[in-house]
Amino acid sequence: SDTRKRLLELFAEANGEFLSGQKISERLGCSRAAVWKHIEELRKEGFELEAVRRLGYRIVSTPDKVTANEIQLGLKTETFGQVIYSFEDVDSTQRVAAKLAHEGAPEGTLVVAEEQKAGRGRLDRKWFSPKGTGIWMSLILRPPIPPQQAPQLTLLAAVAISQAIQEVTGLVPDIKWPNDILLGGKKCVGILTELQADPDRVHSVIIGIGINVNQTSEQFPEDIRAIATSLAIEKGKPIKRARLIQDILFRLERLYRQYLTHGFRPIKLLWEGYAVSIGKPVTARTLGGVMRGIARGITDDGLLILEDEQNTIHYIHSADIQL
Ligand code: BTX
Repeated sequence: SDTRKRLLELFAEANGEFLSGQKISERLGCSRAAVWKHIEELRKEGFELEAVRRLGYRIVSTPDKVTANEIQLGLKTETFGQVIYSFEDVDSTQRVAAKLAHEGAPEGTLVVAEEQKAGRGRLDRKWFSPKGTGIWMSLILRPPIPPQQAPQLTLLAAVAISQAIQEVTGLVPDIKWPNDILLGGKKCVGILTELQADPDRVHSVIIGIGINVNQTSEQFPEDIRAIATSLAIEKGKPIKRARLIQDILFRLERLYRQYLTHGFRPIKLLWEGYAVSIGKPVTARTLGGVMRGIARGITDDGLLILEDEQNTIHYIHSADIQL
């Protein structure tokens, strides 16, 4: 609720210090009894709150949950994640977000779930999204761009996520065009960009982000164990998912604004800083067939530039890349 959100904001401002019940009730404009009820609800969600007579309440620890409360406590964005729909489980956050977008949800609306029963990758592939250990979320954007530029947003998201992973874990990820983020050569993040558009105008872009955060390697199904990893495996300790989501939203919003004012160029430079495949021989599997060559970079539209053995340059919209 709105009161809860404001209560969490107050705690965020207090920065771990005590807030008196009196002050809280004044600031929220509700009774002391109502304050107490809200505190009890937070406790049920896994927040650890200390209550001391005459001093009031303070937050000792926050749970590793991806509820709206958890994400919004300390969130430093203006629009991204200011509206959040969080679920214990859904089929796919992409489907929920697409429906909300269709119904007019504002830019920055976030859908997030503890678990996806039918998480999707590209080309109807499955995305393994087990309960409580990963980040499975979809962000609604409404960029004033033509549809053919939408793939740029996948690259923009990859940069924001890589920066956030670096900030929160200290690990430096690699980006593999177009949508994989790797640690130690293994995939820890997948990004799926879907749009609702007319030929000349985008209605909405849904950025789907899947991050393996706290899985152990035994927790991956056998068929992806060799190619997948989690942040906790690489870091050697668990990571608070809500904290990472906050950092991703913050960086996404900042890069997105930069993109809308200055175009794709600055994003492209950042992207190239993380890219692994550039200058190297790669195999590209497209719907039209398999192509081998050297990855020469990306275009200003975000297409992959591939130079084959005959030195012919190909521009690739969509493919799976093997290094
Ligand atoms: P992709 O098509 O590039 O990758 C899918 C492939 O990755 C699968 O075929 C499998 O081999 C492998 N894979 C599946 N699950 C995992 C995993 N957890 N970790 C590593 N590798 C895996 C990538 O598609 C885009 C994924 C987007 C997922 C987000 S989650 C929130 C949103 N909702 C939703 O349904 N999808 C997006």
